[in-house]
Amino acid sequence: MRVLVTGGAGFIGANFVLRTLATRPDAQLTVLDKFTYAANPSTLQPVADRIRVVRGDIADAATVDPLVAESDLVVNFAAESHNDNSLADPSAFVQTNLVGTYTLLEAVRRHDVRLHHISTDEVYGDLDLDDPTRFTEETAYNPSSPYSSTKAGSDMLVRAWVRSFGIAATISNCSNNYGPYQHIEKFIPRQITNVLTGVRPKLYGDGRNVRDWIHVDDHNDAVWAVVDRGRIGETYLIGADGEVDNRTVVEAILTALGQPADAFDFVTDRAGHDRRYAIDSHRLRTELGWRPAYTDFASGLAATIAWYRENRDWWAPHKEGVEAAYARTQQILD
Ligand code: NAD
Ligand code: TDX
Repeated sequence: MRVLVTGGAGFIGANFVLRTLATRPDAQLTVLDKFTYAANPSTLQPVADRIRVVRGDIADAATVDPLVAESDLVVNFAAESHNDNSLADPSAFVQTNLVGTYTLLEAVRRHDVRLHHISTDEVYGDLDLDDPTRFTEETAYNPSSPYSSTKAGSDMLVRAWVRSFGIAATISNCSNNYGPYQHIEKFIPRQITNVLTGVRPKLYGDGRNVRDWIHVDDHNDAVWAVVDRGRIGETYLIGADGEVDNRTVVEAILTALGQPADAFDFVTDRAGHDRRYAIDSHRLRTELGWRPAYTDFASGLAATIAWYRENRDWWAPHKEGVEAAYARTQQILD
C-alpha cells in the first residue's frame, strides 16, 4: 500500500510513520511536509532510507497532485496546530487548515484516492467541569479559537466532498495527545523541559482546565483501525478516558522530577480558553474493536518524562526561543 503522510514530520505524523514502519511492512511511505517551525527534521533521520520525504505545502496543488495520483491512501496530519499561535496570528491557520485541506480534497477527487483526515475534539467547543456528558459523533460543532474553527471548517469541507462528489474519506477527531517528539510549545513537553532547565512550570488561569489525554501510539493505532475497517463518510471520535486537570499534570511532572509539587507559577489565562474536553469513543470501540494500550496516564507520563530527559539534543536548541516567545505574551500572576 502506497501511503502519503502529510504533516509526517510533526509530532503525531512522525510517530505515525515510525509506528507504521514497525508494524506494517506492506506500507510504502511518502511524507509531504512543509517543515514549518513545528517539524523537527531529526525525528525521521533514523528512518530516512526507508521512506521518501518531500518538502512541500499541502496548499500547493502542483506539488500535491502528482503525489496523490501515485498513492493508495492519503492520511492528512498537516496543520497549524497550536492554539496560542492562532491567537497571535491566525493567517497560517486559515491557509493550511482550510486551503490546504481543500487542495488535498480536490486532488483525491481527481484521482479517486482514499483520504483519512485527522482532526481534533476541539471542534466541539468545551464542556463545563461538572457536565455529565462527553463529546460524541453527534455533538454539534462549536469551536472557540482560530485554530479549532479552521479545523472545524476543514472537517466540513471533507464531509461536503464526500456527499457532493462521492470521495472515499473518513475523519477522526482525537483528544489531547502526549508522548515522544511533541513540540515543546505544547503543555506537557513545555513543563517537563521547564523543570529540566530550572524554569518553573507555567499554568494558565486557575489551572483547573481539563484535557482528555491519550498516548500518541494509541491515537495512531486508532487511525489505522479507521483506515482498515471504518465506514466511508463516517467520523470516529478517538479518546482513552484520560481526563486530568492541568494542575494535577504539572504537580505529577514536578514530583516525578524531584521538585516540590507547588513549584509552579500561575500566568495570564489564554483568551477564550476552553474549560474541558471529554471524548466518548464508544463507536470506535464497538464498531472497530479498538482499545487503548495506555490506560494508565501516570505510567505513560513517566515514560514521556524519561524520553525528554534522555533526548535533550532533540529539544534543547529550541527551548530558549520558545520561552522567549511565551515571555512576550504571558505575565506571572501574584
Ligand atoms: P504539529 O504541529 O506537531 O505538526 C504539524 C506538521 O504539519 C508539521 O510537521 C508541519 O511542518 C506540517 N505542516 C504545517 N503546515 C503545512 C503545510 N501547509 N503543508 C505541509 N505540511 C505542513 O501537529 P500535531 O500535534 O502532530 O498534529 C497533527 C494533526 O493532528 C493536526 O491536524 C492536529 O490538528 C491534529 N490533532 C492534534 C492533537 C494533539 O494533541 N497534538 C490532538 C488531536 C488532533
Ligand atoms: O504553558 C502552558 N500552560 C498551560 O496551562 C500551555 C502551553 C498550556 N496550558 C494549558 C492550556 C490547555 O488547557 O494546558 C492545556 C493544554 O494546552 P496545549 O498543549 O496548548 O493544548 P490544547 O490547547 O488543549 O490543544 C491540543 O489538543 C488538541 C493540541 O495543541 C491541538 O493541536 C489539539 O487539537
